[in-house]
Amino acid sequence: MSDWIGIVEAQGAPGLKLALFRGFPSPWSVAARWIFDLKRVPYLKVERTEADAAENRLRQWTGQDSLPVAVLDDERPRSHWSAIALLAERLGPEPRLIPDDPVLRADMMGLAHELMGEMGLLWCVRALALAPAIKAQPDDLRMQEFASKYGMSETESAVAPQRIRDCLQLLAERARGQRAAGCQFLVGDQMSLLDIYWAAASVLLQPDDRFALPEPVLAMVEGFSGVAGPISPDLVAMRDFMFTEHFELPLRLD
Ligand SMILES: N[C@@H](CCC(=O)N[C@@H](CS)C(=O)NCC(=O)O)C(=O)O
Repeated sequence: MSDWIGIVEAQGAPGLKLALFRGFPSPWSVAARWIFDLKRVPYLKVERTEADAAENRLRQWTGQDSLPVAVLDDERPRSHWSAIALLAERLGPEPRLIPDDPVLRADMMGLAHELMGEMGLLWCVRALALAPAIKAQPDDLRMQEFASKYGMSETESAVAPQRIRDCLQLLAERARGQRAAGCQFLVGDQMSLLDIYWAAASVLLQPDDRFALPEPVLAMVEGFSGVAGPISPDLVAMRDFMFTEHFELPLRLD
């Protein structure tokens, strides 16, 4: 039996509810799940069912339309990656994933924004990868809805390819320096959110047979990795380390 619940059931349930993108390795959802799992914070897994989508229930429940979202009891919903991470840090202090040191924290959160944030690496890759399909299907309501949530203006599209190269170079240089100093983590000398976000992002950017993605999912993922281009060996080694140490393979999308 499935352990996913829909939004109606989630709204009536106490505790922590985590609404996730089910069936596709969306890095925001994959990372949110890994973060709570690493911290051993229990949650109810929530999917947006067809009926939820038809009734616009995610918006009614959380005031916005994107996934993932974390909702604890009757607290405000957290839908931004950093708000979800801060809630996780509060509920499960160990392992600590946000450095106490303000300089390291600013460094880590800044790089995480370059990776996960609006106009960051994943944002630009996604928009460029989906642009042809969005253009080709002007009557497809789902595609148009996606475009309104995650699309880009013409000016933003024009800078997106350079943004992707810049972000990859920034992360690759960091990875090279850290590994040369004998460290497998992107910031400081301990695992942080950024290592988790990078491992989750790498599923789209550098797919691997070990992830055992189902065929239609893999075809989409290859669209993303094609837009991103080559990933530095240091970055690949760092995500391999994260998978060896912390995350189960094949990837769980369900
Ligand atoms: N609000 C999120 C953005 C997350 C995001 O971009 N989620 C996308 C990844 S493709 C998603 O799951 N979209 C599914 C949907 O919106 O239906 C954040 O700032 O962290």
